[in-house]
Amino acid sequence: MKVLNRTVTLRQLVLVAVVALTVGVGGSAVAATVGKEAALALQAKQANLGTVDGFTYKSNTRNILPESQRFVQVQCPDAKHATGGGVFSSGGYNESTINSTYPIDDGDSDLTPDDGWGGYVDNYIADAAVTARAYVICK
Ligand SMILES: [Ca+2]
Ligand SMILES: [Ca+2]
Repeated sequence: MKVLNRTVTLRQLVLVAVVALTVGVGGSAVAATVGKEAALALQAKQANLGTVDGFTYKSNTRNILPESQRFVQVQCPDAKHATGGGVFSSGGYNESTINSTYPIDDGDSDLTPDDGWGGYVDNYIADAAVTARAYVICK
C-alpha cells in the first residue's frame, strides 16, 4: 500500500492503528477527567450574606462554560419572600451578557414568583468560563 508516496506494510498500518487507538482511549480518559472537573466547577456555591432589619441577603455563584448559556438562581430561606434581586457576570464587554433576570417560583404550593431570584447568563468567550452570581433580598 502507498501512503504519502511511501510504501507502507500491513504491520506498520497495524502499529499506527494501535497507537491511534491508545491515544484515543487516553483522550477519552482526559475528556472524562475534564468533564468531572467541569461538573465540580458547576456546583452551586450558595452564600448567606447576612440579615439586616429582617431582610436576608443571599447569593449563588456558578461558572458559565465557554460559548454557552446557563441559568443561575438563588432561593430565599423558607418562610421568607423575595423582595428584589439581580444577576452579575464577570465577563467583560463583548464577552458576556445577562440575558434575563427575574423573581422565580421554585415549586412551592403557589405559582407566585416569590421564592428567589434567577437569570440566564451568556458567555461568548471561546476558551474561558465566566463567573455568574444571582443575588436575592428576602423578607
Ligand atoms: Ca412561589
Ligand atoms: Ca413561596
